[in-house]
Amino acid sequence: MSAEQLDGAQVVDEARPMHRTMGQQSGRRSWAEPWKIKMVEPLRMIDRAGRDVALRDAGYNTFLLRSDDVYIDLLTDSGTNAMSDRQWAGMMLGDEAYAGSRNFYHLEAAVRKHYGYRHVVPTHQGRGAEHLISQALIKPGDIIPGNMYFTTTRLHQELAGGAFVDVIIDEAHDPASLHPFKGNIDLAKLEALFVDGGAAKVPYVCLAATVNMAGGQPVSMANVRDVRALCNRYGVRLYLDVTRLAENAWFIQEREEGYAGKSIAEITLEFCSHTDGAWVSSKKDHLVNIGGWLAMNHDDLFQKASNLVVVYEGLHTYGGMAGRDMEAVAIGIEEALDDAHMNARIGQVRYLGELLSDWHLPIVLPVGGHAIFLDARRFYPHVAQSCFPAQTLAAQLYLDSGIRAMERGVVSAGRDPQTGDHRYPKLELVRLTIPRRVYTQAHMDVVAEAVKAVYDQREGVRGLRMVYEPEYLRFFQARFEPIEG
Ligand code: P71
Repeated sequence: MSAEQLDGAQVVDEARPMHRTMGQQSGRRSWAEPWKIKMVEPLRMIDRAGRDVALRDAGYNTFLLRSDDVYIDLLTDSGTNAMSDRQWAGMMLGDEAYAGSRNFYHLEAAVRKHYGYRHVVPTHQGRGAEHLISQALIKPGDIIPGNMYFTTTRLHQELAGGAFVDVIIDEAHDPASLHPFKGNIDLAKLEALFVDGGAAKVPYVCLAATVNMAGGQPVSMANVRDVRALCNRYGVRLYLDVTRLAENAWFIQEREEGYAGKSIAEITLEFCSHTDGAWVSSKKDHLVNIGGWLAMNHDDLFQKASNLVVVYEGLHTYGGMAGRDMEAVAIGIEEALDDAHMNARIGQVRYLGELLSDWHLPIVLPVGGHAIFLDARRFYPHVAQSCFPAQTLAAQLYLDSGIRAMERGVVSAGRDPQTGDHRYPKLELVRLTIPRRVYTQAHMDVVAEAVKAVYDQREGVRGLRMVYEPEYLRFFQARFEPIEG
């Protein structure tokens, strides 16, 4: 660079492409996060040799890595969110009384106001609530229809003696289908389970919005309305997993006729009004590190659940949470339903997705609410599903860049409890999950380049062999070894 340039003279280099802002790249004005950063946590990247050792020690399972060995952590958006100054201030107002903590009443009021249910039972996190509703309502031999399985949800249903039946629309199983509401329930599949007395075996329909395993895909308002009407005709209850409902509401606002002028909070409340109750892992939408609850309108479920909670979680006014945690959830509910927050949240996920799809890297489309899902089958068409392509891809991504992702394929699907065989799901995915309010756009650029580098090195990659398999939720603790050439 010449002295003249350093003096600040305008230099236009014809050979160099003009830099463009994120908004300009898409022909629109840029958005920005509705917050500034007050406290930071250093990140560290260990070198390639260190990552090799760390991955081997972890049995090629990203759940078994030490977080200190991870550079950008996209394992999950669960409990990994940054709380606001208001939430931290609320933590200082924790009332740690064993019974009747004031923070419980704040939480109860927030749930009633924003989700509309009458009763609230707190739990330590989502699976605590899943345990309560499953034990309270499911009898051996029952069938629980739902819009795609979720690992912990289905396991609790099975442990209570029930069987989960997938009634999501077929498009959800196709990573390339551009259906705007891939989370929808197929009404014909659902009704087929209800007819000829079948409804008597269905304690409730289990609806999730958005659908995690399908790629964070939304359910339309029209669909929940239709499902409700069908359930009413057969006298079946409808319970909702509201873990990522705020994100679902954003997609309804964007895509469904008549909702562009409604707020995320209004859409959320209307969605819940079609259901009898809900459970939640507050560790996602609600911007906290721990917490959950079960809420309902029917008194009979409330009575059962508030009795069971004292056995498994804690008293019915804390359910396994500290008072301060309940306060953070109560405040987090309000922040989660703020339109500016949700625009930035989904905007960041979409930014990463648009980079990858512009580069023709195989991801699930449309991009969902909480994560980008890489299609491992199209990364490694030469690796059989029995050799765990998605597990392999997550391992390769860590090796290349220190980025931690999560397998969502055959390892997550587990074994059929009847036959004992692997369940081979149609979707063999790796999830790059974006925590809320934690990483910047520059981190997203680094991630995109890492995914491209792994794609460019895809040939010659072989799969893995499972060498240890625990009985429950095997993906958390299973260990693998590389298949050698
Ligand atoms: C996620 C998680 C956490 C997780 C759970 C199991 C395997 C791997 C990671 C948790 C959810 C969820 C939905 C829709 C209930 C739970 C359980 N998701 N419903 O995506 O996504 O909540 O973790 O608080 O117990 O990483 P819990």
